[in-house]
Amino acid sequence: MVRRPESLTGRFTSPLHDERVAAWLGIALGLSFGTAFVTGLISHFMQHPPDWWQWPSRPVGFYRVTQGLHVIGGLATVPLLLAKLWTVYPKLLRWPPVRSAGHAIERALILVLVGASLFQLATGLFNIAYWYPFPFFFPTAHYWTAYILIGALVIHIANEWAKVRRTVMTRPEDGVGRRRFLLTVAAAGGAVTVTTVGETFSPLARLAVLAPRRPGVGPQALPVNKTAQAAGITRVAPSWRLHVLGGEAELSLSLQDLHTRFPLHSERLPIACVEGWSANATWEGVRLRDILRAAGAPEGARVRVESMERGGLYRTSWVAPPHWHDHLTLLALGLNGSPLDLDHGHPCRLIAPNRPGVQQTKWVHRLVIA
Ligand SMILES: Nc1nc2c(c(=O)[nH]1)N[C@H]1C(S)=C(S)[C@@H](COP(=O)(O)O)O[C@H]1N2
Ligand SMILES: [Mo]
Repeated sequence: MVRRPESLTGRFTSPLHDERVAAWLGIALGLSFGTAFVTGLISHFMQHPPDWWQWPSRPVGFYRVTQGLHVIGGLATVPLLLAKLWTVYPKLLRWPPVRSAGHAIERALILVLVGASLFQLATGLFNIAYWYPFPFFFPTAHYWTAYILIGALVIHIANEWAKVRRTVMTRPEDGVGRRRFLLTVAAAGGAVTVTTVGETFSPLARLAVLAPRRPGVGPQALPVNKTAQAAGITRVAPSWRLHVLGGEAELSLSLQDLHTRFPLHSERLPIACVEGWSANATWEGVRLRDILRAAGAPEGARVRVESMERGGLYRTSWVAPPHWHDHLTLLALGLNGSPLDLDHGHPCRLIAPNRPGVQQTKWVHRLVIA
């Protein structure tokens, strides 16, 4: 017979509503929310770097890995959190609800922790499913709630540390039921991982049945995030020119000029979307640094890449010196052996190493040196 802690006896007779299960799930959740916080901050500050900071352009796949961890890890956390809530909910229903001022604060903290955790996982999930049922701007809400969540989590860990330590260090009298429950939860997390991780880890692409995008699936064997049609781009006029402004010389380059006046290079680089999917591709194009140097850009300049797209949040992006000096950074004209598809940004698009997908601007028509 399993002896349950006094606080959890009563109507809730399953031995799984106990401190040992709660402790192990808590450790796993602490690790996964901690990872999500760090990788989330990386993603945020790559998209919004402070003035005094420039991200390096290497390692090439750094963002691909951190964002994959963020999204796949976040998805795998869903069963963990549900199991934890199920394990501890009898505690939430205990009577009287508040025993002292200290207890009231502790309960308020738990409420914030549970609310923020559910909010982060739900909004993250909706976002990668391209479903926006909420009235707020996802990145802002998800970003600020992360601080609330991590703050509440740190206090919670400090409160529970001694108890959790004691619990996991002692041997249970009968651990079979608990172990089976924890293994089931781990298996659920594993199942979520296996059915989604292929969206970024291409050897498992075929198993990624729950992922909205899969490597290899799309025009020119690459997924598309926003189609040309969705961006309001139906055709590119023959009079299209790439304008390079703000340097010593203004350039106006036709597609023909780009092909003939600069050396063409072929590089293998990933698109790594903020929403978690990523895929490697072979890009052919002109080095951004060759164009900028031809326009007389100062070596320390930043460059704004502008799309022909009229509206949209991602019609422009900034390129800092570490990225445009890198020989891997291209204005791509071709992809996987053929000219760039309109959906992938024809007539030319930016592709750079270690850069969030939202900043790999498509349908480029202007470079502004600042
Ligand atoms: N002009 C413009 N460029 C854009 C976008 C956009 O909405 N508008 N979406 C970005 C996003 S979110 C991603 S992940 C990549 C995807 O590139 P692909 O559609 O060629 O795979 O393009 C980026 N470039
Ligand atoms: Mo993206």
